[in-house]
Amino acid sequence: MKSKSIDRIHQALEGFRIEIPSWGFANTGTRFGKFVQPGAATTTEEKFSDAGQVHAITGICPTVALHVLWDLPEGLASVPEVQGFAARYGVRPGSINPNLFQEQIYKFGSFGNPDEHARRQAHDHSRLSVQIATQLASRDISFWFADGSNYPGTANIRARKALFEEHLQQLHAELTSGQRMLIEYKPFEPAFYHTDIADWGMAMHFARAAGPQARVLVDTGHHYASQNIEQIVAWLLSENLLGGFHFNDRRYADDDLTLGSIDPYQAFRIFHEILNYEWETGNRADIAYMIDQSHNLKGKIEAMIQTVNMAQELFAKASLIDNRKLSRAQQHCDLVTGESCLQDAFATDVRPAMREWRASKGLPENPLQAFSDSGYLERVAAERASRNMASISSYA
Ligand code: PSV
Ligand code: MN
Repeated sequence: MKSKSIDRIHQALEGFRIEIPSWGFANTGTRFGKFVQPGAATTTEEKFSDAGQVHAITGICPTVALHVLWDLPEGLASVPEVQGFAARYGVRPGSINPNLFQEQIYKFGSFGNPDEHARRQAHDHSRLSVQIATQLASRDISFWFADGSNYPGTANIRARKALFEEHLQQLHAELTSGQRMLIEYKPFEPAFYHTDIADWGMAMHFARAAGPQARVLVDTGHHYASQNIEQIVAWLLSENLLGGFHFNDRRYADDDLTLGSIDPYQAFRIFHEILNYEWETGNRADIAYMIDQSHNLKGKIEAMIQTVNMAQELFAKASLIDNRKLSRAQQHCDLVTGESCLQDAFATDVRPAMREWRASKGLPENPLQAFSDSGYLERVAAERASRNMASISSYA
């Protein structure tokens, strides 16, 4: 590989950081059951410990996304404890995710619920999440709403839209000047007829309605099969409304599989849109790269390292695209040259340059091997096994 390409890869890697989700380390499953892993994290502290391992080995995951009810069950009173975990394990709190979907009161929704009490609770919890974010010096508060309905005729879609506009506007007023409100969309699940924020257009509308610090969050698993996600990314970039990603891969629906396990070219094309925007405009879009995965069968820490590694690799490949040549080809409708610009970069083996970059940072060249050699998993599995085995539950 030419030294110019190696430099480009190293430069791309210097600027690439990705946030890992606390919930990716805990035992999760499907509604049909959980296959409990003895080494899974059972407490917030253990999630921080696992996240710290991923960061120590990869060097590019300095923050961990937190879910308020799962990780800060005592609200503001949990903050000092979380700060202690951050200091002990060497990873900072990242985005703060309010939880507006698991309590009984949200059976018919949160902000879209016709019941004022439910809306009030959702609002209070969201305000609390903003306060937690402020105390933890977290910039992004990341909202995902499970709101929707299961049968035609059971919900007033327009009334619910108006309720969302009202609540998001009020919440936006609570943000401090540096904070951002990220609005995530999802086409279905848990609602199966209509979802209040079902796609990027709806999320973009709500972000605009909420205020200037609101942006859209793209979870790559939240699209119908064959939807063109990079086009959505390109549009959000050009509207300055792309706030962040939840990366994962999918084959069917929101499968939460490790990134690139099914379609690495998809994530590569997304990274290309972002880097091409930067090349063309000279502006680096302010995007929070985050992972949102839960691993039912794979080892949780290994799966996280795999995804981090894959994200890095695909970002590095996308950085090799010759944007000048591509632009010329597009201008002249030279289809084969244009397409080849992407294909050639995608086909390049960037792994030797990645290993070199890691070595230059004192990081293990092969993060998965380093994790396996560390003995960490065996150690925590021995410590946590009995707690995990006691948490086996059944669906019905
Ligand atoms: C919903 O499917 C989602 O993507 C949201 O981001 C939640 O916060 C997360 O998954 C919970 O696993
Ligand atoms: Mn998500």
